[in-house]
Amino acid sequence: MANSIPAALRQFIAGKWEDGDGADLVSSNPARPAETVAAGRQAAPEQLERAVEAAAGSARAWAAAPMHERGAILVRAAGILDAAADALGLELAREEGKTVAEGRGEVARAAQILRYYGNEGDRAAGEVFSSPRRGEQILVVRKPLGVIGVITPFNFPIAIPAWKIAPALVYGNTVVWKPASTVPLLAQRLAEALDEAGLPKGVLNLVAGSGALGTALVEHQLLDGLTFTGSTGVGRRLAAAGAARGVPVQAEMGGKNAAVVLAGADLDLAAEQVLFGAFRSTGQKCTATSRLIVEEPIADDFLARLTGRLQQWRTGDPADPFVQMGPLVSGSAAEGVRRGIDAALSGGARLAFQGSLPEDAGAAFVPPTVLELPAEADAAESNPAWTEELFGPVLAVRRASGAAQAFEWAGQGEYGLSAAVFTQDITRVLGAVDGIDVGILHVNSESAGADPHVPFGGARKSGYGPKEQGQSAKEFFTHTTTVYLRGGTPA
Ligand code: UN1
Repeated sequence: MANSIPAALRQFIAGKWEDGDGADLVSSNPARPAETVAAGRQAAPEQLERAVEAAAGSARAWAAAPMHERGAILVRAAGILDAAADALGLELAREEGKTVAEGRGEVARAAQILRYYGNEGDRAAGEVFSSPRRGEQILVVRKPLGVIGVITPFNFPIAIPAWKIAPALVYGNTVVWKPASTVPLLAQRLAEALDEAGLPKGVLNLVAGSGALGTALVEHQLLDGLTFTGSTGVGRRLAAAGAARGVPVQAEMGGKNAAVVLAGADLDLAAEQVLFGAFRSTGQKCTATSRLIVEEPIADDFLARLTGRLQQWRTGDPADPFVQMGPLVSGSAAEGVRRGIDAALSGGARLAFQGSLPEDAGAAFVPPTVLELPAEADAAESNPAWTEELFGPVLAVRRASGAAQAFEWAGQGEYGLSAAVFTQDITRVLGAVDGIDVGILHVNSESAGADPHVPFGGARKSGYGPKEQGQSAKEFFTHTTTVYLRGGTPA
């Protein structure tokens, strides 16, 4: 991609686009660090203050609008994103580093999410119970929480914001949104689409900048709820800050997701899916496959198929349509992954495969890497490639003696987000459903991926608070009022 003129970054506060008053904010292309994708300035504390006040000031009128009216705006925004998907997909690839095909797919996914929640008015909005008393019914109606703080990560710069902001808005909340500082341009594009679609002023406010803004947001007196996706460390800190103030928090955090490949599985399908799960988006998904557990008798065959496919993958500039894997989001993210690989090797892992990088690859690139862990359980289970979420293109492999051992290993550690099981044996599938404690289980498909109408989130330490999406989103973004409804004495 030729150097194009950097886009101007703005803040969106009380329905107006304005320049930030804080420090410089620069979004650069991780594949070509000298190339500035967008530039402007961060929001200053005073701008965050006005953003929260605008959200609080518009909350009553927005909550009073019919859900169909709120939803119609989301559906219009979906159309705007769909129409711009090619251009936005390319901007996403340049800003975040995933391939242009994945970038375009993510924009289309954001549109799909907006459309799903946009139609929420056509679905059940509450519940009706019968009453033990004559002449009475009991209604359970849903009401918005109020002002929601939305803090989003870099790895899905438009889809994750959409799946938090769309339900927050359709259920009648107003929003102050702080996106990751590495991807401010795609955040701005989503806010622009919602603005153009006719969102009333103050209902969505965008403040871009460093993590300090997020901390100030969660500590704000006018905040009524917080939804976060990102690292486990930050998520726990925000959850504690919310709890201290009695504010509900939904935090979607880390994962250390396993793919289990059992004897008798369709090995070509499994190799394709494990490759997608581990290396698409350069492994930067909370749902990415970072552990591979393969049954011993098929292990050599399976690893040969997997690495054979990986040989065909090209790593390079994600804007190039012939590239399958781009850089990490930044040089410092890549440095962390390289350190993780070194630590894994020092801990006894063996380099089973490492892809090549183009000659001009900058500091943000790490090749796809497959590490085989030592056979001794203690050495394997203390290896950082087994225990830590490296958030990069690194797959740690172990050989299991059978399905029971494989399922046990898949559940090791504190995370429990997703897992994938590859088998044609229904008994093994049912064993996995019972035996692997995760929020999302894929049978014969990769560990990543999520549909908007079903719950998304992890078991154990991967998540905090209600899950996202579908009915779960309604549970987080609303509270209930139980109405005992009786008429007068019939004439
Ligand atoms: C997906 O698997 O397609 O941060 C979505 C993340 C998750 C979203 C994963 N919250 O990677």
